[in-house]
Amino acid sequence: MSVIPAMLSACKNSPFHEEPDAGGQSKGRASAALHVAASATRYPESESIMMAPICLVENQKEQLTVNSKALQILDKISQPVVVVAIVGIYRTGKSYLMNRLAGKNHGFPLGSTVQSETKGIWMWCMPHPTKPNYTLILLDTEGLGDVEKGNPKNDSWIFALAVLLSSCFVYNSMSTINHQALEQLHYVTQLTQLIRAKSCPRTDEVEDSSEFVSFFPDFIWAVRDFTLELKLNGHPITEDEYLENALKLIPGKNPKLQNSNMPRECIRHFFPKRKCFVFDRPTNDKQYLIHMDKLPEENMERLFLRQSENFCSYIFTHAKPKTLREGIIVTGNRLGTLAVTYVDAINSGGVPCLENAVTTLAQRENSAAVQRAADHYSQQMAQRVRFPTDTLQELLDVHMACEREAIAVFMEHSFKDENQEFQRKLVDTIEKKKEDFVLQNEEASVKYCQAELKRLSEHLTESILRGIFSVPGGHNLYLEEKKQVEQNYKLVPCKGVKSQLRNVMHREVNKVPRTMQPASDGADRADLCTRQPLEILRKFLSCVP
Ligand SMILES: Nc1nc2c(ncn2[C@@H]2O[C@H](COP(=O)(O)OP(=O)(O)OP(=O)(O)O)[C@@H](O)[C@H]2O)c(=O)[nH]1
Ligand SMILES: [Mg+2]
Repeated sequence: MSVIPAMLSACKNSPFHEEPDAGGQSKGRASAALHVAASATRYPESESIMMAPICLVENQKEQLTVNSKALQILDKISQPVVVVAIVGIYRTGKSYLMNRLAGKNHGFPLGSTVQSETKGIWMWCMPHPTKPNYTLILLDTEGLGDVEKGNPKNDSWIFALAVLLSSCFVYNSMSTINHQALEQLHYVTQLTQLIRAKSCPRTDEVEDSSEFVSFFPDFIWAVRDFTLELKLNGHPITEDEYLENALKLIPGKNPKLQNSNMPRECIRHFFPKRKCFVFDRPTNDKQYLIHMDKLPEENMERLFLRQSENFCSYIFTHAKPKTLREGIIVTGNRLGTLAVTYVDAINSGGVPCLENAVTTLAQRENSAAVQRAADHYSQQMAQRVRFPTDTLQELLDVHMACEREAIAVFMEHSFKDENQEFQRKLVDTIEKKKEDFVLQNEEASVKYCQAELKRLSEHLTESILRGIFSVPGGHNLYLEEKKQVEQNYKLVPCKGVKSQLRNVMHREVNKVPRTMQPASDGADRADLCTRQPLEILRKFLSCVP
């Protein structure tokens, strides 16, 4: 049924599994998309396909917003992504071609009327058919030049977003690459106004643009319903030569000529890596042509089948993973952040800027890396420290080991942490956590010592309560028993950092047992003692450092 051997297995539990939006156009078609023979050996279950495309950038009343459901899907994709976007004039078979890339007849909804079908930018994520550990993301965009549209600037943004988000940019047009087709591609001439490389370019637009070109997608021109012979001056030419010939600048100063030279120049400047694919009419049956999603492959023109097979296999082999400057690899979750950053810039009346996007990515990921590393530190400390430790040094040794590990975790997950801003944040966070552990350690020691002291002085307490010391000579008895308690206390192991009972005891002892000390007149103060046993007991038990 499909050009591409059925390659993807469906899995309900997959991170890509997503039912279409309630109001989405693809409901009802999702089940059809399921019918693919699985080659489960090639793709582990966890990396199975999204059941159907989902809208990534909504375009309602010409206001762009990023769909949070699509972001959730992207968020779960930590693999690098190859992003293929298709752009072109409306009603030219873009969605159909994207479905062929997905190996399906259904998926991105097609329209059979004159009204444009796709709105905004739709995405479909699937395991890459030839690159293990990569995710292939197809972006189908709203057709350009829809007469029903009020603001042509909206088209320019769709075009710019497709350029910014993709690593392989397919421009789709009908029939031939002629003047008209080139003029329709005028959006390319606006790219210097629509995209910026630096947040504050010191240079002019042209120099700024030469910087972002190195991170631009590769360019493919797909010419549909191409019925001409590929020949030039009587010699057969390749599709690529056909494109290059069409992009040759036409000499002359005529303003009209200059005008059509502009897109030529821009395509050559912005997209140094170019490719062209021509496609025959898929069928000559008009009825089928307007319902291509219902046309069985056996009824399609063989040439068309071969051409689309070539196109798909070129993309699967040559479309590169999406990267940003300095070789930053774009993963699914990074692509989501990029989409939000660019759409935010557009909505705030600005221009999407590559440098700002990288800064946003770095901030988002470095904050997450700080959190992850700090969590690692806390978990490891909690696991490795038995409170109370014998000495403070013992605690600090574990702290240092855990801190080292946390910094390694941070290093692994951070990127472009300029001036080590986030690493310093991590060290501060860990320092606070360490102080907390030191306090906990002290508290544990105090608690343990208190408990031990209470246990050891049970007899002494009892004696005070029963008035054993409230007799003549009781004070000496009391001192003896207290001394015994102190000695036993010394023998208790693992008391921790707050085991120094002696000093505090002495201070308290000097106060507390005064009632039992011999009075200056020689009389015993047993009476006082009897009246205040509980007070004495309380003070004694509070004699803990
Ligand atoms: N002549 C022709 N028609 C095609 C081809 N592929 C698809 N179609 C038909 O063209 C119509 C539009 O197809 P879509 O894939 O929805 O076109 P689109 O460019 O995505 O349209 P918009 O989303 O509205 O911009 C449908 O009726 C398809 O059956 C093709 O290669 N040649
Ligand atoms: Mg479409």
